[in-house]
Amino acid sequence: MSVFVNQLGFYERGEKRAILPFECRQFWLINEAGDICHEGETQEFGYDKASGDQVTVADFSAFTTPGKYRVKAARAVAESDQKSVSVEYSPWFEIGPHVYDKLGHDLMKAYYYLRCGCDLTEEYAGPYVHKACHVGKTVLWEDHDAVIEATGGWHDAGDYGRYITAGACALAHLLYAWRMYPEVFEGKSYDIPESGNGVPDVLNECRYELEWFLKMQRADGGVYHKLTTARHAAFVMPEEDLKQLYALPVSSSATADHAAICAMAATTYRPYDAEFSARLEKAAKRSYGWLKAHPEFLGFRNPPGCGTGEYGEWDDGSNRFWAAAEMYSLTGEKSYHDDLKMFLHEKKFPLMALGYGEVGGFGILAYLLSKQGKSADLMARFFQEIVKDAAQRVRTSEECGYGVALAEWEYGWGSNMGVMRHGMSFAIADYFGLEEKVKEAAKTIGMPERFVWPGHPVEPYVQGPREKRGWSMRDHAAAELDYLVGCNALGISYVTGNGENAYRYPHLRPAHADGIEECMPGMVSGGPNRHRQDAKAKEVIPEGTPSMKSFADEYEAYSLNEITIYWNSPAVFTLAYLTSKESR
Ligand code: G3I
Ligand code: 9MR
Ligand code: ZN
Repeated sequence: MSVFVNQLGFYERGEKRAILPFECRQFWLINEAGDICHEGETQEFGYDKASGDQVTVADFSAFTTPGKYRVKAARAVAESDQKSVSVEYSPWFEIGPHVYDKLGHDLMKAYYYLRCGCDLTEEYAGPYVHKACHVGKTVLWEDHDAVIEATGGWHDAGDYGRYITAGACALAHLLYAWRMYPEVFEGKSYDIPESGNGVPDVLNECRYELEWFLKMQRADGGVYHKLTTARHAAFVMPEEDLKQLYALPVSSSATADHAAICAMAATTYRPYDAEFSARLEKAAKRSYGWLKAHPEFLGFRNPPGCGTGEYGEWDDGSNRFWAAAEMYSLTGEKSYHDDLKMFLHEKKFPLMALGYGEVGGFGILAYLLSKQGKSADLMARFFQEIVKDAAQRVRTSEECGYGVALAEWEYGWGSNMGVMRHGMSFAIADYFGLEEKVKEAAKTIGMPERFVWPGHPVEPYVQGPREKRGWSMRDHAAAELDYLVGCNALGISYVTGNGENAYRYPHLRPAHADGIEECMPGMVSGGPNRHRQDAKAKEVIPEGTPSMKSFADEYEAYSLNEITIYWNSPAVFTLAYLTSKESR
């Protein structure tokens, strides 16, 4: 199969494309009965740097009839022999209003499977049951006699650690998805124990993590950076991971993110549970109080003897900015507004970031969506940042034959987070009515800055072919999703259980240890990583493999094929945007 397409399918309106990594003139859409339903001429893109492919585009946007189809194309095998053609097909996909219903469900249900500290029962987990895990006592890394109670939360990823900054990032994506597109989540059940309690399930699921957040705060307001064993567990079920649990030292990045997300959640949950909202508000204020008392950056590095995820940062400017913005949004108090202006002025950090380290974009969202009084200057500055960010991503995607907004050098560890995070970028620009400004800016803006390792030569930037498509923000976001679920150079859907050729073997301990062949659905893989940062990746991917093809569906390859809570969440956000757009 070498015709690549979104394996779930398309809503009736909007861009619909398949990508052919070979030259060919014509293509057809075939239905299940074998009839030709549509035929069209392809367009040549040219050499695509990220995939190393000569790319041809089959655009069937004009075709809108709901149904199940695949793309057929005839590829000339030899130039000299016109009769010798091989017929190539894409996987099956659908056109219709419900093509992403299962994906939307599965992406959120994934969080239930990652719950720590409770039994996963057959009623909700089907075959993927396990007993309550990580319920042994937790002691402070710095004082083994000090015991804290901090069960609960989600496992971060393929490992069983629980990390505050990673959790805050996932929660921010999910809670902002809810805040911006509530109609997409209202009435949706993810078949979790709380379903039907009158609270939207997306909030029920996020509360599971938030309750754990509340437990990770020290009496003085400081927040422990993470809770893990000293080393990553073997590939065993979570309840068999019985090594000593530690709360690792407080960091200012974790404390700031904690203040931010608790403040945000206090507003979000107020209409549903005033008591919970009050607890969140109190916790946020205590975290913020700690930050005020500790204005200097307190970073986190793994202490000797600890080898679990580090999530280290080099400064906390964006974290403090986000915290101040959320506190202002919650309370309307001037002091927080002063603080956020001070951080903007005094600290240097990328503003429109939506990750686990750099979080400035969440601060921007907090400010722009807040009901408190706002400074026109700040609003203008934030809008400008949103436009610049989205325009750069339009620019990047126009240089990719697959239409994805990732430059060839950006396929690193967790590249699929980048893909879906850029979907968020388009969504956010559209939300604030900035589409035309983005399109205009994209005409002249350059490629995003390329990171160069200190001491390494700066490779000259060679522009590849560029297809100026003039797409809407919606179509750009859709193209990001298309890539995630199959329209990529390997023709793989990077979401388990979703798509005819979905990957199956994530670096995810329970998925391997449970002995069940099929992984639980809805898990987003990290995706291609041109740096191949683990032994298995180095073994199975030859040096020099193009970026977009630097992936293998191997459970041991953690730098390619792990899953995390903050790789699912930007997909939830981007899909919520697309779904909300569709219903309007
Ligand atoms: O920031 C630079 C970038 O500018 C440069 O272009 C690129 C080139 O390699 O490197 C970038 O740094 C990368 C960094 O992520 C930021 O993206 C590092 O190479 C890369 O090693 C690092 O990977 C992180 C990985 O932990 C190793 O530290 C992932 O982002 C992060 O998601 C991952 O997180 C782990 C947790 O520690 C433990 N739990 C699982 C989770 C997922 O694998
Ligand atoms: O399984 C771990 C994964 O969750 C992490 O992202 C990764 C990097 O911290 O580490 C993995 O654990 C590996 C460990 O670092 C080295 N020995 C092999 C482990 C995987 O089986
Ligand atoms: Zn657990």
